[in-house]
Amino acid sequence: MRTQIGIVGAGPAGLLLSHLLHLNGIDSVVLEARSREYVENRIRAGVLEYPVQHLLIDSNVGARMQAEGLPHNGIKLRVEGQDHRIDFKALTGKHVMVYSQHNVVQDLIAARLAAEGHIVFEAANVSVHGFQSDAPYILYEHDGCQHRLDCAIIAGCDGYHGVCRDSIPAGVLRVFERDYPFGWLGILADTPPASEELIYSSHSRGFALLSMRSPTVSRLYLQCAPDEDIETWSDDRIWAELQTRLSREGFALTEGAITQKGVTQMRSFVVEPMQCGRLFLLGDAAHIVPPTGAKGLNLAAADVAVLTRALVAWLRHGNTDGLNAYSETVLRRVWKAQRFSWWMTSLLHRFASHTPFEHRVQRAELDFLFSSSSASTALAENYVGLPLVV
Ligand code: RFL
Ligand code: PHB
Repeated sequence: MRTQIGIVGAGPAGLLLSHLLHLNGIDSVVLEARSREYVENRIRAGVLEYPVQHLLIDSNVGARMQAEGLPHNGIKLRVEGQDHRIDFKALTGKHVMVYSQHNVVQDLIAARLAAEGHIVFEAANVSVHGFQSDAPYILYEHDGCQHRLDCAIIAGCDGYHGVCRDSIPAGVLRVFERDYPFGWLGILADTPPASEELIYSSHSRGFALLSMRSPTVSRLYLQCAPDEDIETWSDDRIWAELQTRLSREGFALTEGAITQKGVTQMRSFVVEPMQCGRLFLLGDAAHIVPPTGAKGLNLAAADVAVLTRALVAWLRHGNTDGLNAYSETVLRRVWKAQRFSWWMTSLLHRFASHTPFEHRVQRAELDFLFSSSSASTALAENYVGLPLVV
């Protein structure tokens, strides 16, 4: 089989790339290890930046997000039971949209299939070859048969645990990373969110976050040990800890049936460059942020916007400037989002290693944030999303 762009991974990056290429008359095939049902129900991110909302709307996959998504004009930072609101609308004129990543994935799959796009679900043993030549190809197994996909470019959209990044020869990539000494225990609960806006809470027992998926479904997180054993967290224990860390006079956290729970490790990770010959890395395959800034999905979408423009310039007009500059262009935004995610994480979590001095500095930073309009504006500007190309 032959296509113009061979895409590995049907997460938000791979699907959005395939969709935008199609709108520009460019052919692609998406190879996904998991089933359609699995990727359409994988619970992950929930916050879409302003430029990403517009990317979806402008490419005709934003209708359900506009109808069902929850626009948020601000967030609350709760520090030891006191609320401080960051008003995005007043500070930047923009808002974020709470809309589940799995809904974005469903919308993109529906659009690809309606346009007779080619997605191979349950593709096994995917491997990428020849990308340092002019004739890259991808091998995979499907329905018990071996297949070969020849293409002009391979897009590695296969996430942090995918195969594309690791196929790049040793010595090409430089890795930048930081592990945090904690994780997040996340739950999904059948209960209306106790607040209309997200609450990021800094508490002496650790960070907590109140988020949501819909008017009837809450998403909540607790800072925990990086290797926390979820089995030791009964539903009652989770609710009691959330009640403590999110408490504030006059605030009542509504409880309900917990339908999902899991622990996520917190990590910052970037590889440079994000390309090797005709293999390009996008999204989590090239970078991971701790979720505190809600940036992961949004960064993936920005990578896609830049690569799409570069591929159109090359395939339509023979101009390779955009492809050659891909890594340098996207990394400028990636590093700004890395800085913001690291900063939000450092500001709001408890670090066992902190001395009393460092703890006072953290409190002073929060105080400054609440008293300075330029500091609040800087948070708001980053949270609602920098332009797709910076
Ligand atoms: P994905 O979504 O991981 O998709 C990669 C796809 O590739 C497939 N795959 C393979 N296919 C073929 N062959 C192989 N060998 C393959 N190996 C893997 C996988 O099955 C999968 O379908 O990467 P992508 O597209 O780059 O998208 C990135 C986002 O998913 C990720 O950054 C966000 O979910 C991060 N994130 C958040 N981002 C936000 O913007 N806002 C948020 O509020 C937010 N909250 C979160 C998050 C991530 C979380 N977790 C669980 C890591 C909250 C959490 C808890
Ligand atoms: C979520 O709703 O899953 C969520 C929201 C905000 C974050 C991280 C995760 O910063």
